[in-house]
Amino acid sequence: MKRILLLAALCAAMISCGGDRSETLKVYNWSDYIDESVIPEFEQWYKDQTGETIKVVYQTFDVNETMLSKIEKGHEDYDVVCPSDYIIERMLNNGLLIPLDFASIPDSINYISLNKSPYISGMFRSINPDIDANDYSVAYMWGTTGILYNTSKVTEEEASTWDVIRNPKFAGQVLIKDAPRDVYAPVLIYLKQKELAEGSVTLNDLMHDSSDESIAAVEEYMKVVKDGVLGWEADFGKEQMTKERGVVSLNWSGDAVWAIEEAAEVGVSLAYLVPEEGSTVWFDGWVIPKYARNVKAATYFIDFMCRPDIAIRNMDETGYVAANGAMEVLESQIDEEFEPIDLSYFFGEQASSVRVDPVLYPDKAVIERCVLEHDWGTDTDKLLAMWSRIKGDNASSVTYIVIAAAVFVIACAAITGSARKKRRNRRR
Ligand code: N2P
Repeated sequence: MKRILLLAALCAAMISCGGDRSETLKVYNWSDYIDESVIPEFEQWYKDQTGETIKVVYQTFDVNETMLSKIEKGHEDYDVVCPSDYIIERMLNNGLLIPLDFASIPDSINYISLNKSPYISGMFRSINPDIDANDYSVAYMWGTTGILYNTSKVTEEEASTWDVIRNPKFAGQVLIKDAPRDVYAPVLIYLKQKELAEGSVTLNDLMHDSSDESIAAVEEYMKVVKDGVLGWEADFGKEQMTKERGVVSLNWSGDAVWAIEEAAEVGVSLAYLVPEEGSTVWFDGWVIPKYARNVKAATYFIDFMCRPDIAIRNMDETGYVAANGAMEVLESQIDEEFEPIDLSYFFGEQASSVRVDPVLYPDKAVIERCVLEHDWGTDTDKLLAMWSRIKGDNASSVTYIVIAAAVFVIACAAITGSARKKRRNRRR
């Protein structure tokens, strides 16, 4: 009897700390970043391929640093997550990732190596000279950071500089991504235009620049921008732009594609460009953290996401661009309404003149003025502190008055309510 009790206790303990996880796959992805109908399809496909049952537990995040801190500090047992490039770099540097074992997937359904773009593989290799990030991660989506703008309120010329976010003409109608690194980078590029033109610094140098001086310069600049900010947004900015609440949005190309298409349906004209001073190119990739509990299903999940038809559905749903070099993916995006652009860097020579949306796939000339962000290690804390200083005192005096008024009304209601109750009690 004692033995049975002991066994039961052991099972309960196993279940409470995760237990047998072979039938559960925990996926942690950006919000609005997948066609959710592919998840049950994956569960069925996994069953067909392996004969095993899997249930996906799908959770989302909005900010890279939040996701990372959960894994770094909380040791959360997500099986597969989707950080951005500089976070993958940090996870690699800190030994947080498990190498991917694609040899474990039968050749007939191995979509990963077949569909890898040479451009993306090269970017991965540049992440860390000592460890090939291609062995630890598979890119999911990619794009640029730029300016999404309302063409009836903002001219192309005005939008062609990052300084448009500080243009007093648009005060109160500017939306900024709540993504400290993705805002810091373009602002620093803007502030260092002279040095860039002279050649005393390169775009890549700036992506490693976490000096107190540069952080202070960006902070000072952003404190001016803040006065005209309508919102710091993780995902609601694109919708605000379609409703014309905002007219300028520092945003990612994928959100821009989504917003441009939705806005067109309601007669609002939006456009997106990468400012002349230069910008960042980014990608988010699937990785398996070392605290994962179901590496097999995670590996199959990553593979499934690389299947061209699945990649196309995820693109169509989100507006983002799959980091998938399959010709099938390119063909799905060809549209005669666009001018031909050079995408040979991404798809190879056969794509040197293709008619696709240049917001989705930046032309070679745009890509040449974009750069990849890099991990700052422990200096990241300085950036996060700066970001909360900027946003922390974001509440305007109007906000404080509204909060104070609300507190006053609630307090009055509580006092009146309790006085009434006392009177009623006395009457009784
Ligand atoms: C989509 C998030 C995209 C992340 N909601 C871009 N790095």
